[in-house]
Amino acid sequence: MIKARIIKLISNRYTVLTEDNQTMIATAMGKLRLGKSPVAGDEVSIEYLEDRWVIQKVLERRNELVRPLIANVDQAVILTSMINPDFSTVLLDRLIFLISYAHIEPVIVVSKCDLVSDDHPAYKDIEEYRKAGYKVFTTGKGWDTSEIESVFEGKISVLTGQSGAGKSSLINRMNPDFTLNTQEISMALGRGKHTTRHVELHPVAKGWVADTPGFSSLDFSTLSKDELAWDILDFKPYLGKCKFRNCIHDNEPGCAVKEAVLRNEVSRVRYQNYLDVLQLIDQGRKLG
Ligand SMILES: Nc1nc2c(ncn2[C@@H]2O[C@H](COP(=O)(O)OP(=O)(O)OP(=O)(O)O)[C@@H](O)[C@H]2O)c(=O)[nH]1
Ligand SMILES: [Mg+2]
Ligand SMILES: [Zn+2]
Repeated sequence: MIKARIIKLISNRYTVLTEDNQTMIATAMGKLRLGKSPVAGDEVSIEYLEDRWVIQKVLERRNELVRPLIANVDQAVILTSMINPDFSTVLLDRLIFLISYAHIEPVIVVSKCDLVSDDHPAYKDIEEYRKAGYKVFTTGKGWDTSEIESVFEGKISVLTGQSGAGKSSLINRMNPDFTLNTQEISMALGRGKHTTRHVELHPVAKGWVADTPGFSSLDFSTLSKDELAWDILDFKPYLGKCKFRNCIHDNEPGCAVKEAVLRNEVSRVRYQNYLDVLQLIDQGRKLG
């Protein structure tokens, strides 16, 4: 048996990279697919059986994201564009919450800055993210990518964000050898939106970067309202200081988070987006 990492998955065809950097195609044993299906990023044991490589075992995961479906990532880079589609703190915060909840560090990259003026209102929001301690980078067509490349070095990263935000374009810009399909191409071929269709890890900027398909909706139904706040960076300095130990920072009296919002120490926008997600969690429960 040899150890390998899944770098690409299309139906039951897994591309894996072995410890000595060889790429092989493997299939999953039927018994595996019934339980925990192997996903991109998984560390697996593979074995040569009869005439093919077979995944025998999925090693324990360090973390896993559901959307995109990927395991064992060091960080999630959220790509969000200034325009086309428009910058939205609602969407960005929802992604930050989901990623943080999975115990993965979010890094924000704002794309298409070449298409807006320097006084675009989104720059104010960007400053608030920085103030709260998030890593935020800005980029645009033709911009130097060396600063962003350093973020990816030596790590397994997942690139996530709305369809059309520019995920595949950013990978192409960082690695000129790549020609991942981007929306110009799929529009020309009449394929419309959602250009990237599967999760794949690419060797980029001395690290591994998963290009993923953009999404149109997010699912909060599996989150716990009691646990959500603990992983939100903005709230961390105030957690454990509320009057009630099980405070979810909604309507409880003596809530340290809410008081920090009133003192403008925590972004009102982030707090409102948090309250909205609490409601989404409730709605998911009711629907489920
Ligand atoms: N001007 C400008 N255009 C960009 C930038 N990044 C991406 N684009 C354009 O935006 C469109 C969408 O880019 P893609 O890279 O296909 O977006 P994606 O996030 O990979 O989309 P999906 O694969 O559908 O999720 C393409 O037409 C790109 O050329 C940028 O920084 N500046
Ligand atoms: Mg893409
Ligand atoms: Zn509280």
